[in-house]
Amino acid sequence: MRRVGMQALLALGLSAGITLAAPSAADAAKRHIVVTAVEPKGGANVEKEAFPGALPEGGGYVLKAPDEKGRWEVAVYVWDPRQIHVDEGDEVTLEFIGINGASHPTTITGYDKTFELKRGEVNKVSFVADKPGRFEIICAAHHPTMVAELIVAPKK
Ligand SMILES: [Cu+2]
Repeated sequence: MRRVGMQALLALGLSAGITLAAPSAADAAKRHIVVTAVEPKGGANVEKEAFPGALPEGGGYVLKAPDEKGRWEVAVYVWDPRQIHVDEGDEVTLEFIGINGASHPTTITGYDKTFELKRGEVNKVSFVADKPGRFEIICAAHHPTMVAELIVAPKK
């Protein structure tokens, strides 16, 4: 009697485990993706590497001319990651964090989301990815480098 009870419990546990491991295709996935506003930088001294002169137009590019010691610097403002892949129907939360740059006036095209991300702050943006396609996460201050792609794959 006691042994049968143990087997029943074991079977129950196994079936519960299988159910959790293989959710049905109809279940929407909850996605939480951290997106940072960052500014990768580089630099050199003119004695080793000549100052390159100019970068294309736009607030996303930063090029600092050589200082009194001959050091010059280059940087771009970007989102990290620069491509975000989700599936149609996913419940998406994008957690934006401002690391570099004082302010990022941001728009997510196609999903009508607009906000200002400030350094040291977190902006959580939640939505159901109900429109498949390719959308842009644009910072108006740091064009054209600070644009990420939101890719919503259609349901199969
Ligand atoms: Cu920006």
